[in-house]
Amino acid sequence: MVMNPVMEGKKEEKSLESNYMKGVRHLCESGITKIPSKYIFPVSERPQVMVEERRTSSLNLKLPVIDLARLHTSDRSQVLNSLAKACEEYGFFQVVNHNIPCNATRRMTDVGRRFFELPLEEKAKYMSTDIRSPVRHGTSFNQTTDGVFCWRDFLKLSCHPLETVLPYWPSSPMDLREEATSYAMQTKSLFLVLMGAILESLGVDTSIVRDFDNGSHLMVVNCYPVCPEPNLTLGMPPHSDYGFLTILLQDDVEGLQVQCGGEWVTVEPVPNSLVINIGDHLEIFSNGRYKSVLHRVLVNSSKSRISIASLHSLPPERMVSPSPELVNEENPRMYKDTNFADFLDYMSSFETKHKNFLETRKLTQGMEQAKSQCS
Ligand SMILES: O=C(O)CCC(=O)C(=O)O
Repeated sequence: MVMNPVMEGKKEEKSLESNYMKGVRHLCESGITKIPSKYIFPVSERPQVMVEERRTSSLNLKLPVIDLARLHTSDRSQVLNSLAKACEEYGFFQVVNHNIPCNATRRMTDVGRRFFELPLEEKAKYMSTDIRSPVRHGTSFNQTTDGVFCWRDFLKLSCHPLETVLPYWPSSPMDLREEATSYAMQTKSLFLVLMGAILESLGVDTSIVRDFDNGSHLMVVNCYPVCPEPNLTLGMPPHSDYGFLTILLQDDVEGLQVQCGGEWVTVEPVPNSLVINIGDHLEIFSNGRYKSVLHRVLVNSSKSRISIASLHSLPPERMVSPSPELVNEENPRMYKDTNFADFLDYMSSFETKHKNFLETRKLTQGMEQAKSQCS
């Protein structure tokens, strides 16, 4: 059969598309010096090239640092106040003395990095576009719906219940299951400590902490390869996280930016710290008092970057609603009830400009409508 130029063009486009699905690392291995148009963001969404006078440290954000060791001292109420302030003003903070040993975080980052270095055929065993799969290797933000791809590959591991999901996790590198199991257990314990403190800082009944024992827990290992044209693309587009809290472990390479006072500010990695951010569910639960903030990731032309995000929430079938203790005449209910299934439907149904699920949960017309929408 002789193909006409249109058919040939379509065939070539299809083959390029299927190549992009193999991930950014694979693309880089071919030795590219320019990024393909599939990864070029519209001008308004690209990382801003800073003009000289604004290239100052003021655009680097020193997030509030919370020393968790002080939670167990007579300083507890002071620490809770700092925590409340950080959650209200930034939606982000860093923790030190978090009880996860630095060799555990180093080993987790290292094994994550080695996963992405495996040959494509090995990694391909875990490629799936099913967002409900217990293990998923993929690329971009949501590769089935993204028009423009971002410069990221990922490995997503469901972590609950551990004994059920473990057999699905990659068997290579050989130490991945062991390191990821140990890191998952440590972040879960940290999450429970943080939630206890956060509920106390909100002044609400803390018994809900027990419900988090069986909560959803997803570990996302992000790999951002060196990018030949970092000003044209993003490692991750602006988005908020869906759960109660995300615990983020980043290596020593900058990249995370948080929206703060209308600006994108870079979070400076602090050695041995973890970055914590409020997710949509906690904003809803706190009836808007604690903020789930948009963040994005920049890539760079000299260093690849690894980060590991642990997203924690209530069990997937549980409804999340504003705590009745935080809803009153002065603070009317601001959000519809939501659950994990709503989030998955949202993620798979359409391409979201700003990846902001929370916007779809906001109530705009007062309590009466809230009552009818939530019943
Ligand atoms: O890599 C980072 O610093 C952030 C990752 C992130 O935002 C995510 O996994 O949702």
